[in-house]
Amino acid sequence: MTPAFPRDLLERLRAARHIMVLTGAGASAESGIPTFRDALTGLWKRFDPTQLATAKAFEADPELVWGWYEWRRTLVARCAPNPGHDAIARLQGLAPQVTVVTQNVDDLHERAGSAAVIHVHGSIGAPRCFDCARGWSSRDPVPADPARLAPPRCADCGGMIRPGVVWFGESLPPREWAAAESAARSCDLILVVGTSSLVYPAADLPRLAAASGAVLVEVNPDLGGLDGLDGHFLRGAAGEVLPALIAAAWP
Ligand code: BJW
Ligand code: ZN
Repeated sequence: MTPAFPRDLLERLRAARHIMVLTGAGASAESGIPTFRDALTGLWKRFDPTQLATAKAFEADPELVWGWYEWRRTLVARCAPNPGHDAIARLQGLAPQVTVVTQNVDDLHERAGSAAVIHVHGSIGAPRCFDCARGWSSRDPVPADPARLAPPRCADCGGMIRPGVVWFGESLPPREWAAAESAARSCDLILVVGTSSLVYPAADLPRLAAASGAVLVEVNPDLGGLDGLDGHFLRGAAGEVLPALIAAAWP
């Protein structure tokens, strides 16, 4: 059965000139990629995040950190976009301007057909040298389970190759962050999908958009971190809610 959406929400969607979509790990959950903070299946169930997602952790135990990311890179390669990614990609043909900003390091938005996706936390598919930042690519097979694995070495300087992601304590890529902030200030509707809104500065984007006058719409089966803001809170899985929402707004 198609869920009923408030008429006001459907009208605001249809009238929006610029829709910003901000996604987090929940957007890829139905593709089989675990979220970070889910207590049962989350990526960090077996590890303390501060052990893995910092430059300090990589320097202290490169094999643990590189092995974990290589395992995740294989997982991403085996997964496919879900109906939530497809619905977000369809939006680009429905509204005059759509900006997709993701905290996810996978490429499932691109594979679903979204254009010019802004990755504020980097990409798991773009490793680079820890010392000189030279890009690195590999087609090597990787382990099926998280396993210790020595990071390869940079052909230029001999430095260790690191995942191309943004770790805690690191700055977000300046061009991507500027584009995300600018979209938040200029959009007239922001769709926040599958994020716990616990990690900054990305978690500020919905507030920035709302303070700039945008309508806020959240899609999350649980409480996201957007309490206190006015908006439409659609409690459900992205892969179910988003296709239904778009079908209702553009029948
Ligand atoms: C579904 C679903 C379904 C499930 N459908 N939904 C201000 C205040 C306090 C602290 C700070 C602050 N500003 C900066 C900080 C420090 C820090 C920070 O935020 N710490 C907090 C933990 C408090 N931030 C940083 O360090 C950032 N850098 C920075 O600020 O630079 C300036 C600086 C420089 C030098 C010194 C100090 C500052 C960098 C943050 C980088 C985050 N990196 C990670 C790892 C990326 C690599 C990797 O993938 O391993 O990014 S952490 C991890 O969290 C990852 C994610 O992108 C990010 C957000 O997680 P997300 O996507 O929200 O996932 P979950 O699991 O938390 O939530 C999933 C949601 O989905 C849930 O709500 C579910 O209910 C929902 N869901 N199924 C829809 N089917
Ligand atoms: Zn190098």
